[in-house]
Amino acid sequence: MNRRICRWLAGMAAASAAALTLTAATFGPGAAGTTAREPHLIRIESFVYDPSALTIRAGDTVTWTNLDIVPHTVTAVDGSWDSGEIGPGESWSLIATESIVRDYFCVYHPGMRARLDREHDG
Ligand SMILES: [Cu+2]
Repeated sequence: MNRRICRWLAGMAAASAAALTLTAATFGPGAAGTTAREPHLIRIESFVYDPSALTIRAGDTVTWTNLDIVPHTVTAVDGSWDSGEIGPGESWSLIATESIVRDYFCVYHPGMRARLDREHDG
């Protein structure tokens, strides 16, 4: 009996997670009143971060994927966070904090620059 209840609870948790994902997908980033944390994807391609400016909220996950044939990095201008080397085809993720520094660049190609803008929770 206990085992059965355990399974039921696990099922409920999975259903809740699915509902949360669906909510995020339905309302999209920045919708008023949403508290779901948004995943963001940034492509690194042809020595450019795309998008080069992205609005995020604390708790959001940002993932960079390197589509070039050379390595890049995603490094805060003040060095407070740094991906290290992201090889061709690799990805790196960051969970945004309240104090995230918005400008970042690639240490191998300092001309590559982009920024994260913080949206303030209302
Ligand atoms: Cu680079």
